[in-house]
Amino acid sequence: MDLKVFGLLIVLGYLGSSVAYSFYQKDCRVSSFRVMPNFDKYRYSGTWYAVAKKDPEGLFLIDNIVANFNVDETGKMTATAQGRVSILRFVDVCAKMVGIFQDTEDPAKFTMKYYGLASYLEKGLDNHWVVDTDYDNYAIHYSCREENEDGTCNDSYSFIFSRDPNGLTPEIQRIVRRRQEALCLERKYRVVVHNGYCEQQEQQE
Ligand code: DAO
Repeated sequence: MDLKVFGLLIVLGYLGSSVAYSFYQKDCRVSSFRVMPNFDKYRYSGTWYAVAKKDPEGLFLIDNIVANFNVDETGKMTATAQGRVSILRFVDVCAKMVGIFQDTEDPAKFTMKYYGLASYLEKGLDNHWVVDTDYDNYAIHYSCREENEDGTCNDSYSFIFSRDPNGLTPEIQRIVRRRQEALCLERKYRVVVHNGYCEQQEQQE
């Protein structure tokens, strides 16, 4: 065989295998994750019920998680959230949390300062990325707290939000599953129950 043809075959083989590799190999680096294009925080505002959650290390919000997002006249986004948390492993309370968001260059990526209305609740600074939403039915949130050296995430959490506390339609669940896979978090989520825990606590106060 002609040496040039042989060389060409080797190059084509190499290109073919790297295209196939990049096609089949999922990219789990946080920097490669796509977020919502042209995200509109005004349409995102309002009440969202967490219907599923991928927990971070040291789980905090357990269930009955409801978040209310608001954008003020200066464009600043804030949120209040509540959910059942376990304090010292044996006392449950309904935690009331506040999140204050800082815009970044990407309209779907925020940094979020958060704290609890009670001093014993968690506080911190996390990323808050909106991976996907149709604004009226579902939203997929993602936060990576710590990256590995290879750029994959070592400690992440993610909420699947629904406008309807009763959950998402089968069609939207399929969209959500695809996004969870793209975040390399397939089968990592648990269902978030809404059983009126926080409302009962308020009545007792
Ligand atoms: O629940 O395990 C966890 C971590 C979540 C901590 C962040 C709570 C702050 C809530 C404010 C806005 C909500 C999305």
